[in-house]
Parts: sequence; C-alpha cells; structure tokens
Amino acid sequence: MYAVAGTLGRGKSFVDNGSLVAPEVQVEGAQTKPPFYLGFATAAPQIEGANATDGRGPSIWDTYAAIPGNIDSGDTSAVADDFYHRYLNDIAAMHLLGVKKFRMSLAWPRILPGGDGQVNDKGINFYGRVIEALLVAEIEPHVTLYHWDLPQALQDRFGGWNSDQIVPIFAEYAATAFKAFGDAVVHWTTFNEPWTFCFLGYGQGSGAPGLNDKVQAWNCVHNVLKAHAAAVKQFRALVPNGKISMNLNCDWAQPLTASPPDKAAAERKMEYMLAAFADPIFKGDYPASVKQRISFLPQITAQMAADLKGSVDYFALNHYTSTYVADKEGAIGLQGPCDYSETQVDLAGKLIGAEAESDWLKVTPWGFRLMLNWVNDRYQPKEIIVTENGMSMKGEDAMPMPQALQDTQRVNFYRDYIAAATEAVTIDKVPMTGYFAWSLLDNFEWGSGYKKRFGVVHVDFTTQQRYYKASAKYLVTLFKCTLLDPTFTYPSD
Ligand code: GBH
Repeated sequence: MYAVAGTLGRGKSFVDNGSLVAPEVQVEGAQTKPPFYLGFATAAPQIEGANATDGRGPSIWDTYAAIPGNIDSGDTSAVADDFYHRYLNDIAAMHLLGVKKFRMSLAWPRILPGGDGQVNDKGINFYGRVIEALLVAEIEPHVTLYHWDLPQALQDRFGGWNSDQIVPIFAEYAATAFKAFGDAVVHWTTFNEPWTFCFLGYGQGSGAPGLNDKVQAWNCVHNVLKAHAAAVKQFRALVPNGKISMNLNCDWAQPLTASPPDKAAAERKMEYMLAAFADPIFKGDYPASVKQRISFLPQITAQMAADLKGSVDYFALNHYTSTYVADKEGAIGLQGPCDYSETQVDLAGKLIGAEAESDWLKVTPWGFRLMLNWVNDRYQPKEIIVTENGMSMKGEDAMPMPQALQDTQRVNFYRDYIAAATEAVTIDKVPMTGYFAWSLLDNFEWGSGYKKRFGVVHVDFTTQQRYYKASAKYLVTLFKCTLLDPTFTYPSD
C-alpha cells in the first residue's frame, strides 16, 4: 500500500512521466474523443465492506442481506471490495489511468451509526482520508449522500422512508456531511435512484427493507422529495459554491407499435419512472398521468413546490437499457395502476437488444440518445451529467481469467452507448457534460451478489486482487486520459 497519500501523483515510486503512451486496444469504430468527460462510479455499500469496523452501525441492506434467499448465493456486503482498507490502491490505480472524476457515496451508518444524534468521528475521518487522497491524485470526487444504506435504527423507529419523520433527520445528516466535506467537494447528489429504493425496496420487496406495500412506496417518493429539498436548503447555506442534484434512473420506453395508444403508454411509463421525481423538482407537481391513477398519492403543497424549485443544479441521469411498452387497460405495475405493460421482445418475438448477465439489461444504445433528448426536451436543464451507465457481461463470472479480462461485449457496449451520447450532444445539442461508467470495480450487485460483474476492473473476491479488463483500457484510451502507466499493472499492496 502507498504509505503517504500526499505523494500520490508526485511520488517517484510509480509515476514515470517519460512514458505516457496509450496501449493498443483492439476496437472497431470511432476513436474520437467524446465531447464530455469520463469518470467512474461506485457506491459505499457495494465496495467498502468493513460493515462493523470503526463504529459503523447496521444498515437496512445488512439486515436484508442476512435473510436467507434474499441475495443470490447467500452473499453479503461484509467484505465486498474491501475498499475501506484498499482505497489508496484503487485511487492510485485511477491516477495511473489518468482518470479525473470519481463518483462515490457516503455511508450514512458510518457517519451517524444510529441515523441521528452522535456523530462517529471515525466515519468522518475515513471519508476525509478518501477525499484527500482523491484530491492529491488530481481526481475530483462527486459525492452521493444516500445510495440505499439507511441506518437500520431509522427503519425500526418509524419505518424509514415511509414516514416524514425522516425529513429533518436526513437534513441533519446532510448538513453534517456538508460541514465536513463541503470545502473539498463541489459536486453532490442527495439520493441515488429513489425510483429503485422506493419501488423495489418498499413496494415490491426485492431490495431493502423488503416491504411489499405500494402506499409505502409512494410515501417514500414523497418523503424523498421533501428530504431532498430540506437537504438542499442546508447545502445553499453551507456550500454556496457547490452543485447539487438527485440521481434519477430511467429506462427508455419504446412504444411496442406505432399506434397512438402504445405511444401514449410509453410516454406514461417515462412519467412514472422519471417524471414522478423530475416534474416535482422542475415543474412543482407530479405528472398528471400519475395523479390520475394513484388515488393515495400524497399532495405537493405550494410550500413544498417552492422548496423544490431550483433544488438541482444539473440533471443527474443513470441510464442502462430500454423496454417496449404497450397500452394495457387496467394494468397494475410496480407503482400501482399504470395502464401499460412492458416487455423486452417485439411482436415478432425478437429481443429489444443483446442480452447482458442481468435479466433487466438489454443492449440498446439507440435508446440512450432518445432518453437524453427526452430529458432535454421536457426539462431544458442547464447541464446533464450521466452518473451511471455500464453493463454486466453475459457469462463473465464463469469465464476463465484471460477471457474475462478480454471483455469485448462490454467494450462494444461502451463504444456504442458513448457514440449514441456523442450524437445527442453534437447533433441534438443536448447539454451533457459528463459520463460516469458503472463501475470501477466488480462489486456487491445487491440481490445478485458478486456473480453479476459490472466493473472495468476485475476483482478476485478470494484474494482481493484486481486486474484491468480491456474495457478499462478502452475507456481511458477513448477519452485520451493521460496515462501514467501504459502497462496497466494494478498497484499492489
Ligand atoms: C444501478 O441501478 C444502481 O445505482 C447501482 O447501485 C447498481 O449496481 C447498478 O445500477 C447495476 O445494477 O430486477 O427486474 O426488478 C440501475 C437501475 C433499477 C436496474 C432496478 C435493475 C431491477 C429490475 N436498476 N432494476 S428487476
């Protein structure tokens, strides 16, 4: 392990400024530098491990993962990538690759083990060290406050995101983080993918806290919006020069046929998945399609609308895939009565795109361009940053090492999605400025455990050794990062 973070980038031990040569990467197609920057995205509960170390409290994902049957192969996040102990090596590796942006999340249960009250100095200290190492390595941290790891105590006390008691408590946690790291970090987000944690966690039970209640899911949406506004109020006072947003995920909804009802259904699906969050923020109310169908939807008051106005400085979009959507009267979906059905096959029985390892993910780069345009047309944001995009390569976990490292399907995925986004920027004039690949490392992929690999760096979970995949080389070459180590040997302990 590099002993002194302060020498990263300036130390003599591993930086050879005389050999900034890009490696050969065998890829067909465009090699022009994209018109947006590259970063790598991660999340605390998927990489850190050390769940009981230095005073971290339990999270709802610890509890959920401990229940047999919830996670494939009975995996848990207890060790994950051991980033808690190996962060310097992983940061050094990014530095060698010439990577300039890194998206990470803070674990709320590390900073406030019980959710509120007593701050855990060791948690603050850990993130202080990570952020300092990133800055010394000339990598800008983009920090997410909440990537699904609610302190268990808050779920137990009042039902977590189902209750508006969470609002001031989240704002207190946010203020703690802003005070600690606000002068070092410019780019922040409050929440990662509230659609996912509200509807899968509270509405369907396929994520923590494992509840199956649509009313709670929509309460979660509402309380997340309120908590976001309350946190941003703190942010404006404490980090006046920072930029903040909320990471929203959306699949592109392609009408199954060209019929007007199917087109309207596809639009409704986008409204349910994305506009349910973005409309309140940008327009002050839930979309009409949602309000008409969800009888128990909480109301956005004039005060809440005013608090949400101007509460994001850039649009943070997570995007992976597309589905076909058809009109279907009386349909009940994840979010309640939604009057549409979704499928990944067309009328001829053909898949919408090539399969990945994750069932939900089909390779549809054309949908990315349409998705970016939909966001731009509806909200006209000043700036869009794509905060996640990536794939689990089909069959990767079962492949022998050399084959797994030659991850051609992932390289082609990145090539084609980045080309689609480039067209959105250069031809359609979408103001997308940044692109974060999900993910730096193979990691704890929630209910799928460790077997669905999204990293551009392979992690051997037995030894914790890391190995670059071809996709890491491809991305840094495409973006013409200034390579400090053209041989790409991972920094060792
Ligand atoms: C992101 O979610 C997450 O932010 C990240 O933590 C995660 O590791 C990464 O993507 C890769 O999955 O199983 O049919 O119910 C992406 C959006 C939304 C995709 C929920 C999977 C589950 C579909 N996710 N979806 S299903």
